[in-house]
Amino acid sequence: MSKNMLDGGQVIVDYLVRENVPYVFGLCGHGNIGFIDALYERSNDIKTISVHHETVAGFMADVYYRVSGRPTATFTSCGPGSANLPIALANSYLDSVPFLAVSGNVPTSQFNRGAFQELYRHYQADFPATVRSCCKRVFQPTRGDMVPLAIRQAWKTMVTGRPGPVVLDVPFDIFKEAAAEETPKPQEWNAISCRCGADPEGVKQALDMLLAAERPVILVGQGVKYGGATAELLRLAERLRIPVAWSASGTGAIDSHHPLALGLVARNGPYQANHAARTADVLLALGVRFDDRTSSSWLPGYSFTIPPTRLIHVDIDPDEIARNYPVALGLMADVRTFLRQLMAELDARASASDDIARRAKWLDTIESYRRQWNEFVAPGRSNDSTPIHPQRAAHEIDKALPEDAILVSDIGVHHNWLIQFCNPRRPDSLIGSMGFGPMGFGVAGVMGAQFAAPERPCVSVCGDGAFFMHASVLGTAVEYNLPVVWVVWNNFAYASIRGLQRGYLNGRELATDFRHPETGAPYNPDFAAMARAAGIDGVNVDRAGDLSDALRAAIAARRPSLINANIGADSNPGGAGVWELPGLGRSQPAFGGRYQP
Ligand SMILES: Cc1ncc(C[n+]2csc(CCOP(=O)(O)OP(=O)(O)O)c2C)c(N)n1
Ligand SMILES: [Mg+2]
Repeated sequence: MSKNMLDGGQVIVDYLVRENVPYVFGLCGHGNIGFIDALYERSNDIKTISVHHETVAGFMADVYYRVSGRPTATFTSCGPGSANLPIALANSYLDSVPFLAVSGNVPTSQFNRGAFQELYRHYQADFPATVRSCCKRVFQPTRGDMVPLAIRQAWKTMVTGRPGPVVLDVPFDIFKEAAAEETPKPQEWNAISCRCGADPEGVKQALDMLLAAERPVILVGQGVKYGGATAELLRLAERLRIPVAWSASGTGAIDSHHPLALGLVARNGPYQANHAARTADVLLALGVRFDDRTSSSWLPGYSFTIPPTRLIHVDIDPDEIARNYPVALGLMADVRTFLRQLMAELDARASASDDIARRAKWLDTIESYRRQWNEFVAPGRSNDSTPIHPQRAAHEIDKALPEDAILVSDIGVHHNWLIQFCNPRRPDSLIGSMGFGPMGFGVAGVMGAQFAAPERPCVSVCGDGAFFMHASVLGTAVEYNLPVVWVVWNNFAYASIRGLQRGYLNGRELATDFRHPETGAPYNPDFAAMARAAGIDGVNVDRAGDLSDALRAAIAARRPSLINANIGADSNPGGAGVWELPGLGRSQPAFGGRYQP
């Protein structure tokens, strides 16, 4: 190699530094030591975080972005090391979160020979086929001089349009092969704005429809949060006096304490949100994709009734518009730009205030829905039972969190309780995975949150099942001195799935709880003792009244800690929507019924 040449690994790392990537998260293997060597040289410019499971690295990179808005990268070895990553890639892909996954592969000179850890039976070095359905794009440079093109294109693909993770799969020798004298300059390749506005005629039409509406509702998804449109959303909602409901991924796009905040539209969403959304005459949907849990399995009359509700659907990705519901008006646009266009159009109209004044009746009606719902759920808030009632647990956790706290939920019944009963104020107050829903997302993701926001309290509420699956995080928190708090929602079961066996399969329970073989009593390891064995504070909480104090103390300590909370498993959070498991049946709303226009 000539003296001035950078090798493939150096080009990738230099590019990451030029993109101001602060961290790479990953795990070593023989397949990526060339890349780690390039990271070693630049350790003053970019920090390498070594974890104990590759999936953890992916979840950390994911949540790092959700908190900071900045993509980072992961590094994994060839073969099994990278095969631990697709679950995290799929999670980010379905939730439109970008990160760059640098995976190692076998040397090009050994392609198709069945070298150690090569996936070769269908095609040489075939990790790209493994991840094809889990990410936006895979790049696989097979010569050193292909690396500069691959890295700049990979980054651009990741951040433009609808963002998502991208894989850069690099054969072993390419990390050390001469690549280029200079790394591509990001500003020459990535100065691309995707803040495209909507068709101006469509903007006028949207405003006409909203002003003429008697019962309008705005529905927001995470496109509003990650698109940086929360300020515009608030302004528009207040100016037009339109109530705002959210999908689970849109949680926090508007302060949930705001008088116009309706709550979660979902199978387990409150009455005022579902009932307002399903009786709306015009629904403005922003950056939301109408998945089955938001839409009560698309059964009309529970979460939505489209038509007759006239849907205005705005999204940066036209693939999501009219995927599940017919549109009165579909607009491909960046949500923030669209909201600005809509406000400019509103400014230009003199007579709009009369239309807006008519809203009072609709808002009063919604208040009556809200009162009915609050009365219905009131008993759970003060329930004092042991094990702790799940609604009370959600309430105690919510109460203990300071306003700037970041709560990262895992997947399971605890998540359903949290999204219904926590009251986030900020876009990143309550983070969850809604597309792929992999267990471990919150267990690991909370550490990504802590790297992104070192001064803010970062708390993971996770199931006992998921925590045990990814308990290696205890070591990582110690090694990097991360003052995260895990609240293990310990119900001695894969309770969300056991709930389905109880609800849909006449209680034929198998493989969904944890029991001691001799006594038959509920069994789990002593998680608090596990934490202490790892050098982390660990406490047990059995009584509802102690949970918020324990959480406050853990946050105040600014050390990693774990609270093992004994929480009841026998109830699910009811809502005004439903969920269908085709072939097995559908749930019934806990409150209200089906709306038939
Ligand atoms: C990796 C992975 N495996 C399996 C599932 C299916 N699944 C969804 S929730 C759940 C139970 C989770 O149990 P736990 O972590 O204890 O949470 P709980 O439902 O009890 O609150 C399972 C097995 C999943 N989402 N992800
Ligand atoms: Mg559980």
